[in-house]
Formats: sequence, C-alpha cells, structure tokens
Amino acid sequence: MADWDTLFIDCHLATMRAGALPYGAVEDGAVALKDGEIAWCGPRADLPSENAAEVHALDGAWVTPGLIDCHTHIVYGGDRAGEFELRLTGATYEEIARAGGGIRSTVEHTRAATEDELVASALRRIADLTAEGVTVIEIKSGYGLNRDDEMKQLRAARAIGAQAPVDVATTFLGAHAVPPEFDGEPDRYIDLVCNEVIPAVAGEKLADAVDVFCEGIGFTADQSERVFAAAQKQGLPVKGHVGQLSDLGGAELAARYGALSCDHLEFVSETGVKAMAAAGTVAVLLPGAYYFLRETHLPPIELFRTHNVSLAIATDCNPGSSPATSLLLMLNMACTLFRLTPEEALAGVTREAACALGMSATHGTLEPGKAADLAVWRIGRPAELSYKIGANPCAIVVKSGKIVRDLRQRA
Ligand code: DI6
Ligand code: FE
Repeated sequence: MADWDTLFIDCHLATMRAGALPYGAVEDGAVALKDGEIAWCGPRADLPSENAAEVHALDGAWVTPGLIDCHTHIVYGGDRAGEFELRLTGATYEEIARAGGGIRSTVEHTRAATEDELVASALRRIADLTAEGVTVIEIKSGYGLNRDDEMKQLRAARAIGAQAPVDVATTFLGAHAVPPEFDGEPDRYIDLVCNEVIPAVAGEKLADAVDVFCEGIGFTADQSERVFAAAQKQGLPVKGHVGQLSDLGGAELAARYGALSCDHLEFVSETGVKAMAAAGTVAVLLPGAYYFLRETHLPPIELFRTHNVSLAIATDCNPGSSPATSLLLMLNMACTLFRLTPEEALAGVTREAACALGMSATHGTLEPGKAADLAVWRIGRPAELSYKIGANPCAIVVKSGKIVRDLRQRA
C-alpha cells in the first residue's frame, strides 16, 4: 500500500508558517497528502517515503497554501454599473447611499432573485477566485435585510460550498443598512435583527459569525453592540465593518466582544488598534474598496505593526464598493497602496486570513494535519504573486486533497 495518496516533488514551498524564514520557505521541498490532509511537508531530502499513489513532479514551481478570501459579499442580485457611472460624474458613494441607492438598490435585486439565481450568479464570480488558487471564501449576507431574504442569501452561500471547490464560511450581516420598511427607525430594525433574525439564523446553523456595518451611513456603536450581544447569546463569534468612512469607536467595541476581525479600518485610533491587539482581533484590509471609492485616508499600517495586530487582505467582493474577483490583484494593491511587503500580503491571504475566520487550526499554512488545500504557481519567487498586475500564474489547485484545476496539459 502507498504511504501517500498524492506526492508533489521538484518544487519549492512557501509554507507561510509563522516565525519561520521569509514565507516559511523550503527550497527543493516536497508535500505529501493523505485522506484530504497534508501528511508531510518539508525538504525533499528529508522525505520519509516516495511511495505514493500519484506523484507529481512540478518542474521547480512554488507551492503555497490555498488562498483564503476572508471578506466577501459575493452573493447578490443585479449590479451597480450605473452607480459607478454616476460617481464618475461627481456623486459620492455616501450621497448615493443617502439618496436610497447604493446598498438598498442591491437589496431590491437580491430580494427579487431566487436562491438558485443567487447561487448561479455567485458561482460565476467564484470561478474567477478559484482560478487564482482560492480554496476558502467567506460570504456575508446583508442584501436581504429581512428574515427570509437574509436566510435565502445564507442558504445560497452554504449551497455554494457544496457546489464549488471551496470551503465557505458564512457571516450574517443583517445590520448592513436600514431597509426601506424601517426608514428612519434603525432601532426598530435592530430589534428585528436581534430578537427574530439572529435566533432564526442560529437555529438553522446558517451563519458561522455575525458582522455589523458600524458607520455613519450604517449603524451606531450602540446599535452595533446590541447585535454583538445577540450574537454572543447564540454563541456566534463577531466581526465588524469598522472605520471605513469614519471612526465611531467600532474597533474598541468589537474588541470588547473578542471579535475575530475588524475590517476596512481606514479610520481607527491608536486606542482602537491597541484594543484589537489585546483581543487578538485581526485587521482585515480591503484595498479594493479603498481604490474603487478613491479613498485617500490610509489605514494606520505602522500602528498595526507596532502593536502586533495581524493583517489580512480580502477582495470585499461586492457590487458597490469593490466589484473585485481577483485576490492576486488585492495583493498588488495592498503593497502598492498600503505599502505592505509581499510577504505580509501573502500571509494576509493565507495564515492571517485563516485567523480572521477562526480557521487557523485547519487552514492557512502548509503543515502536517492541516487541510490539503494547495496552490501551485509558475513563478520564480513568492514576491511575484504581489508584483504582477493582472497575471495569473496559478497552474494547479488542490482542494481537500483533490486536484480541481490543472493547467499543465496546456503548457
Ligand atoms: N462596506 C462596504 O464596502 C460594502 N459593505 C460595507 O459595509 C459595500 C456594500 C455595497 O455598497 O453594496
Ligand atoms: Fe465589506
């Protein structure tokens, strides 16, 4: 009997293990897979057995953990290209939102779509991500804004996990915007979210976490706290859209609830950063939204580094502020716009992204015992993943031990 199901040799590894060499790199390495997990990885010279059911010689390619997109709103109806045109003639994102467009227009289209239609349109976008080595994706609700349509979005997200070669982590974001039925009554809407929707979502195990949009055009810190308390009551971890356009103290609040992550963070104080550090809350940076809304206020990267706050990066894929389906492009933007190093950027879509989803025990690095999720790249060094704009050097994707993409035949 073979010792391994699959063995990759003739390759270099960016294991992304913390504290190891840059990128946790292993030159001339090998990775052995068994039963959907990484059974062994390290220098080829130390490989205990070459007896595998399948052996793939990779011709000097680099192997990384499967990439993780830890913040998306990829399930939605319609699109917002018209709003993009409006913004180009001078209207701002905030003005459009306050005039009833923006998120609300996507809510209308999402409510009108069936679960199957939502799955189908999201799967097309997800195909772009998986073609770039993404094997785990987080998907938020937040375009239903009532019990049934929020649950429909979350069911669509779960269905995607069964249909596409990705693990899906779902996040309930009922507190994304005030729906038209509750115009001018955000507190009454938060009552509904806390008393009815969160218990229903938790009852059907549709969400792995709960998020809020704590923002001038979203919800106040008090309203956000009520949502966090309701989540906590159901035993669900929390996250926050915090400091995207202004600082309402959302980072401090989220940290008090032990948030997995705070996301966006262009506007956050040092107190907020320290609170995140103390709570082990990951900072999820979303350069696509920063770019697409032509934001100019940078997230305080140096403060995050000083206080040892982990940095993750994600697409924020959504129709309004970041219609992005390339995680590799986000790596480039994180380096170019936010001055992250290519190593920080790659860690941000592997090890730290896993952390932002509470999945670091099983995902995010190449280590024995972790899920056999890998991406194989035709690159000379890992920095190329951040350096190139619009290239996709991904040759092979392995999800749970199975090769789900293989471009070698076309070479
Ligand atoms: N911040 C964002 O960037 C997305 N949601 C949020 O809270 C944008 C959502 C949208 O415009 O549709
Ligand atoms: Fe978002």
